[in-house]
Amino acid sequence: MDLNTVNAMSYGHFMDIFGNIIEKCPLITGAVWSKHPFSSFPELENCVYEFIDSLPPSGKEGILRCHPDLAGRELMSGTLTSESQHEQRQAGLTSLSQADRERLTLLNYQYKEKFGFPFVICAKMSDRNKIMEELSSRLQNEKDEELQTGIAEVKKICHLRLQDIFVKAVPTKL
Ligand code: 2AL
Repeated sequence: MDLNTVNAMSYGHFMDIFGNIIEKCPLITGAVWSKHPFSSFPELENCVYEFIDSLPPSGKEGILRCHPDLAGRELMSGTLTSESQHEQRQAGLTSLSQADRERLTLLNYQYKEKFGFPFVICAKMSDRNKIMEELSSRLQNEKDEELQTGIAEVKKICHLRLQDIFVKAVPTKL
């Protein structure tokens, strides 16, 4: 996909393509639309991050709360967004043993009880074993630190989702 194509998109088309770059937060894509035309893809990405950084802590916590648990109820019931489904599958979370799934469920619960938002990590840059280790270790942190770390992970997820969009839509030259 070239930049001209993106800059020429109607608002509706832009939302169709970029609406879930931040999980279940189309409002962010809607806000970023105001900044078009973009001079480059990194500029578009930066607009997303600037918007997130401008939010108060409650807004950042809200973004984290829009993320589904890893190997949680939605994965089991098949109701994840297609992006999230793909990421969780790639991290090996669709083939956990019963014991590992129960452990992850307990850790996710403890994390949410402590911080008031879910544990978020860029699943594609990890795997099921690393995710368990990270979750146990991050459970020991303070809330402010976890809010920052969670948002940094949201940005990594966004970066990979944008890359997917840009690569997928490249026209094939025959
Ligand atoms: C997710 C998700 O849905 N995709 C990803 O990379 N991480 N969720 C989460 N709680 O970390």
